[in-house]
Amino acid sequence: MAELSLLRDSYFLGFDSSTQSLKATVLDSNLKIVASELVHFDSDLPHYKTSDGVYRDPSGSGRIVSPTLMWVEALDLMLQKLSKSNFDFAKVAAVSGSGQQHGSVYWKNGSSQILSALDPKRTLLDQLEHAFTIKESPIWMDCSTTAERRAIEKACGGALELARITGSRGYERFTGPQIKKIFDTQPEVYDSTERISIVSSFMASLFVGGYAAIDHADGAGMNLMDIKEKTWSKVALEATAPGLESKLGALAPAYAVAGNIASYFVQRYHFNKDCLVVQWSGDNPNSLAGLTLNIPGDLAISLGTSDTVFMITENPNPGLEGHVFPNPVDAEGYMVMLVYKNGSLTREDVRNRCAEKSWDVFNKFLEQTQPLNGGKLGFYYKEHEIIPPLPVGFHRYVIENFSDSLDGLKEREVEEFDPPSEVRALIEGQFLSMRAHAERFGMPSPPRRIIATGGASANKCILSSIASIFGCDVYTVQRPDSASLGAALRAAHGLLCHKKGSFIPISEMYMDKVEKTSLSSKLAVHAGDQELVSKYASIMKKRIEIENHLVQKFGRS
Ligand code: ADP
Ligand code: XUL
Repeated sequence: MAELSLLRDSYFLGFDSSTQSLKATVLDSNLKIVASELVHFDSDLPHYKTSDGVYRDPSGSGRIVSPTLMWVEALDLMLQKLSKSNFDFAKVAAVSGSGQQHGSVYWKNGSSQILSALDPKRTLLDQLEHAFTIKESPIWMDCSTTAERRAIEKACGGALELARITGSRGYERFTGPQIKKIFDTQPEVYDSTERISIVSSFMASLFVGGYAAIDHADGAGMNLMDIKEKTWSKVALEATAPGLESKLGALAPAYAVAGNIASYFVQRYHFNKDCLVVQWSGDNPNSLAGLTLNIPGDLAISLGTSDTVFMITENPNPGLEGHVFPNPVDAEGYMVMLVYKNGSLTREDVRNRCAEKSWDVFNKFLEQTQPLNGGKLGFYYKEHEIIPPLPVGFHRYVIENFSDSLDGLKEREVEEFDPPSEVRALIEGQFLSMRAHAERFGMPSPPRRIIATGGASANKCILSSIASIFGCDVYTVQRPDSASLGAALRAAHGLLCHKKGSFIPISEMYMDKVEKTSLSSKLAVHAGDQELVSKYASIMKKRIEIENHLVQKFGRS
């Protein structure tokens, strides 16, 4: 804060362009939240007719996209909302943001001219209507690119080698396989695309009025960047599409300045002309910043549309499961992460079917049922899952003669559970899977502590199950949107690095005063009792056995 006191009276504006909404958080120079706002895609922009912010292909191809222009119009609406609330844009010293990771935007030849000459009398939507070659951006939920993902892995020397280079084996939702699909199936569209942005760099481009670079942390979610060199990987580029490097543009550190805010925003909303736009990054990297995750044994669990679990590391060892990204607030460090597609929307599905569409009833069922669920185990995949790689489907089992010891016991598949057991089977299943895979991935067991964030971290009953299953204290931050908060913090960080002319550790900004800021976390639930934690460990083994059988039977490689 010593550093930030130089910027007294300044605001730092952070956005989060996520799957279901665009959020904004504003921090002052004491790192206190002074404003926040939300645009919910389905309800605030109903004319796009999205469901959960997306379009799902009903044919079952796995294609999942969002209308690019909806993200543009959401920004118009967000700025109008802030304006109507008399927000003083002139005080904003720096802006940054988060994007849902992996999603991509395709700018038509000539669009950079439109971007650089935005007319402040007109909306962004009005001016960018014809700026894209592809109107529906593929997003992280898409799993329609298995052929392309395999071809890229093969051309790069196999899945493990691709992981070694880019931090992740090939994944359908990653931007490289998505670009390859467009090149392979619509080469003329690829040719008429002058720039490919990812969601984060796309939104940053609107703010600077020109194409913004892709930052190193979010760039690692493309299967295209060499994570050690932090440059585009030649072999991955060649495996994906010809002439790709020039369409991707440069890479930049997350703490770099993307440019001054475009005059459009100065004239239309009265931003200060010296306001800087700091590189945007992925929502997960920004959450890591917003949660001030800086101790190796701490684990963050984000319960948004996707569920993610991540931590920092100095020495990453990328393998066939999980992802390695550069740490957005540590020039040398990395973050490691596991991602589940069946997060909040699958919990909502069970809530709607079994708990009268109410979180209160859902929680009552969690409280009514016993931990370990009397040996009832469920696997709920409303979307194709990433971990394990299983298609859509629900699988339920009951362990026969269930008792404390599971040795030698057999499970039996069943059609359904009573509603309270279904709710518990879902929640225990999600977090047993997370614990098992996190341990396998080398995450600490038990973690020193867990910091929970994302929409569902507001639910204390869910946090209680996490504490019992992982066997550690669970903390929460003041607001569940750590991605836009982290973006606001990074806006301040980027500005300070810029003023100093070199990278400064982010901890220097808050020193030992975190608890006085809106970044402070507090204990939400104590660790579960250790006997229960070890019982969960044995049921977790059983669960992995069943999971392995399911993968053998239905899984994809
Ligand atoms: P994203 O940033 O990916 O769009 P959010 O982090 O905003 O998602 O989380 C939105 C989700 O939060 C909703 O889909 C909803 O299911 C979940 N959520 C909100 N409140 C609760 C609650 N009390 N219990 C469980 N889940 C909740
Ligand atoms: C991360 C991922 C999701 C999206 C959701 O790899 O696919 O967490 O970032 O916004």
